[in-house]
Amino acid sequence: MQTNSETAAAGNIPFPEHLQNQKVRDWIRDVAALCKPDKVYFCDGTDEEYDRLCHLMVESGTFRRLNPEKRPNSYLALSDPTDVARVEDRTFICSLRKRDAGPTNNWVDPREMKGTLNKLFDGCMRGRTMYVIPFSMGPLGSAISHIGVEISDSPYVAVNMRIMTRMGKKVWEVLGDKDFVRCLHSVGMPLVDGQKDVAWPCNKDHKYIVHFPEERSIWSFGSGYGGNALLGKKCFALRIASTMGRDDGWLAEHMLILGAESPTGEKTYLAAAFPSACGKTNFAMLIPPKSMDGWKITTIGDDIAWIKPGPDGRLYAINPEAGYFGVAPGTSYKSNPNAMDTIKKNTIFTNVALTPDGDVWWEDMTDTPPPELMDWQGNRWTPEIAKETGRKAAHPNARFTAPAAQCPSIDPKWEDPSGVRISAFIFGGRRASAVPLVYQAVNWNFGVYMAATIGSEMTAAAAGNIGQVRRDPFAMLPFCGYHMGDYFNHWLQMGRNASNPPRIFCVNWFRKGKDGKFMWPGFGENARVLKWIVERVRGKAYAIESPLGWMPRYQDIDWGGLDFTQDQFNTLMDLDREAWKKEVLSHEELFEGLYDRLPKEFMLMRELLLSSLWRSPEHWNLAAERY
Ligand code: TSX
Ligand code: MN
Repeated sequence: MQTNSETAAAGNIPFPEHLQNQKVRDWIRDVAALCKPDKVYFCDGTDEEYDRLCHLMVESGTFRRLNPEKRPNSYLALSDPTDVARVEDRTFICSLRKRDAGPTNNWVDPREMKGTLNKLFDGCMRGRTMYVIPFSMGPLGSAISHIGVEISDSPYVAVNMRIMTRMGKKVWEVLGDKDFVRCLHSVGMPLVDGQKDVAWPCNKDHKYIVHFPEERSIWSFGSGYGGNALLGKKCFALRIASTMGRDDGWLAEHMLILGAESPTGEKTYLAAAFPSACGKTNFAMLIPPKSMDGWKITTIGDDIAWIKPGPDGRLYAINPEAGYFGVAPGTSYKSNPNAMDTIKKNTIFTNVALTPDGDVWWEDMTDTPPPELMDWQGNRWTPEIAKETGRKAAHPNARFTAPAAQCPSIDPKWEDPSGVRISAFIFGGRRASAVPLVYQAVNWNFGVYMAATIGSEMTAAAAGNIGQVRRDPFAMLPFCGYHMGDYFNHWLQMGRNASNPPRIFCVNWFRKGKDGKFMWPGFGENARVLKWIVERVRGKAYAIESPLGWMPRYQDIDWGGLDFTQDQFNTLMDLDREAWKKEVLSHEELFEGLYDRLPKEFMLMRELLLSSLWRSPEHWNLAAERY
């Protein structure tokens, strides 16, 4: 052991021949010298390697192989119960200047943080293998793609990265001698003096998810879970990429991308941002109701979009990921049949429950739970125990990792290196009151304002009242690698530069009636809203003007096969002026903290919104006779 460790640390590293990039070699040598692993292993991305690493983890107890008759080539991992989600309070943006991180990010001086991290990483991989994981975010060789290298002491990370990114030795060729994003990860639990490993190593005392935006690097210590450890996703594709986009004139967004195909075969691509728990993955894979004859939705991505101006000045998007790291609980054949079919095989499940016959289960996967399970903490679970103790079979943040190519609704262009032309952006939140089903911003700048003020209210609010709204501008609050005020300005600038920029829409699937029930059926029925949006973009659908923007009339929506009355629609679309005055005034709260870098346009738009809300109710009240 000691000999191995010293060998790796001394710089005797088995570089593959096709890795000639000197910057990569130097960095790997430096990291090995710091972390002092037993071994250095270069991932090649082959199936054989994937199987070997999974087998290794079955042997070590990290993985349990699921019943191949039920879930071919699939595994279950149960994490340490303290390592189950992203750790926002341990996430840092260490820009050179504090003001560039902005008030919504944690900041520490990068020199001080490097000092802290160097101490933590010193010897942190003792007794472990250091995996070198080359990956491309986006199709290999696409002009929109970028390359990263993750160094990690977790084989769980290596196999998840294989699904979530284009990972393997081909990346070295594409990289050539260009630059790359340095992603360093350790579970922070060295094995010394013959210490035995555990199924889910992590560090309970020290966790750091640290971004150095100027040098485009990420250091992650102490967690093996999801966004903390799979550094291509939130850390690179959102936080680092958003700063790259700010500097180079493009957008890295927390958005799904979908295609909508009309019965005549016209294809329209849209990107949509929602805060967490709004059903983004469900929306990305939505199946229109049968009565909407001939309309089809196809999936490009469910979480992240990289959007760049094309040669024609219009905006083109790729999904930088190659898989779905989706929340399992709530996913069912009712809520998302395409996701259920995607995860039939070749899938890694984390923190879900295990059935006696070696399959998986989670809350709301089926109407009735199996009579007996092993829960996500390895304990016996029955519906009776759940009723008594409230214990969940699966952790609420349990995940599946599955290849995007397995999704039945995957779009034929999902790997097109040029991306797909985006015609509309959709923003939504979870709003029980005040916010209508759908409205279209009158122009780009108003759309940016609306996106900046979206949020979710999780507590029940009486109709007409605004509950506690948690603002999550562009659904990017936890994922923007720089000052949110600069981010808004960047969006305004993208609109100035784009030719014929996408139209911007807001939606709300979650409005509740006086009875406290959801007023809109949601799920597949959302395709009716999508159809109106697509037809608006193509200049084919009617709309009336409202203080918030353009809104459909009852007769502008396709109601075929759905029993939804004009009265119901009017209530769902109602614009309560008093509630909206409060709403717009409450935007101040969000803007206050960002004030010194907030676009001047925002204050003007806020005033315009308020003044249009002050007009006489007869003139604007949408529930009144108005058509
Ligand atoms: O994902 C959701 N979508 C988007 C689907 C394309 N969910 C689940 C949110 C949690 C992740 C929704 N929940 C949606 C929705 O449009 N709407 C609702 C609210 C709702 C829940 C249940 C019913 C109706 C609306 N109806 C019945 O249960 C019968
Ligand atoms: Mn996300």
